Amino acid sequence: MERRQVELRALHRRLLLRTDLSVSDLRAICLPASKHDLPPGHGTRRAICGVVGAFIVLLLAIVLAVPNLQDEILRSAFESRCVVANNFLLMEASRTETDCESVCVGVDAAHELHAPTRAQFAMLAYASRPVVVRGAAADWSALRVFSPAFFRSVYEAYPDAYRAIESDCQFFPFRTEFSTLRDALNMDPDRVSLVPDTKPWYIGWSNCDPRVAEELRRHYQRPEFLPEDISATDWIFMGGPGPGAAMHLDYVSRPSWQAQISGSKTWRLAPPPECEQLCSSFNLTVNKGDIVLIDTNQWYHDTFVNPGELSITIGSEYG
Ligand SMILES: O=C(O)CCC(=O)C(=O)O
Ligand SMILES: [Fe+2]
Repeated sequence: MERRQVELRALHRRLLLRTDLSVSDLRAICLPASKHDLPPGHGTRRAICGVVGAFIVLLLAIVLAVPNLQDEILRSAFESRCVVANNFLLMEASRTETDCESVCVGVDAAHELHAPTRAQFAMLAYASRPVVVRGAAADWSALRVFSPAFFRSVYEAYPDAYRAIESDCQFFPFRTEFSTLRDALNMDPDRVSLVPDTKPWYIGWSNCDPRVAEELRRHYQRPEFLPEDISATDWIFMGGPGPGAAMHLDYVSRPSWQAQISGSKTWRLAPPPECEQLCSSFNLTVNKGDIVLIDTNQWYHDTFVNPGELSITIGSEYG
């Protein structure tokens, strides 16, 4: 990858990983100006919106002026998953409005399935209603084998796979100080094991290395009920009890499945702003051995690891 591309990707990541603004902050800043009852402090908010607006116009001017920059930014944005809340402005400015009726009206819980056939699942696969298939991964050897030490041993066997994450895949430090997966997987063993009084941690990354993918796939099978085509890029999220990913919408081309390999995690799912009046938010708890399927391009989502075991998940896009 050329140096300029690497620099652009690093810039994009820095923007994505800023966590000082949340979706609700951004909403509170920008939305009330269009409502009848303007809250106190609305002058300041308008000023902030003005500054943010001017910043966006300046950025757009730069993007239009520099050859190839648009393609590069779009490519980088489209490959981005699990962006934190601050990508909100970019995402909200560029995504197509959700058709609330077909995505979320009347949906106030995930659809629960047990051992569906591919034909049964096909009816729900693209309907955008979150689905959980209880126990679908219960007999995978991953449930016994996957652990921070296992991931570290696989990556140590192929050290250039770490570099592949930095250049072609993504690492999300979430609530940690690490800047690379290598650093995260080499954290203090007490902290890894969630010894009381050590710092909480939660990380996520995608794997682009085919040799690592092969090692991982020795321990899980493509869920039978899914359409044939699942992405070759696995996503792993791992960490102890407490907050996981912040509320965000992804910018990926397909829906995702995610298997809960260990621990238990609660997803908070919220409709996009244009559907807020018509649709509800709800929680979905996924336990060890369950597989959750969510259209993360349509549902805002954040995650919380429930008290108890370390949470480990693996998944990818499908269809
Ligand atoms: O598992 C998590 O904590 C977040 C996952 C996520 O945001 C996603 O799969 O899009
Ligand atoms: Fe996400």
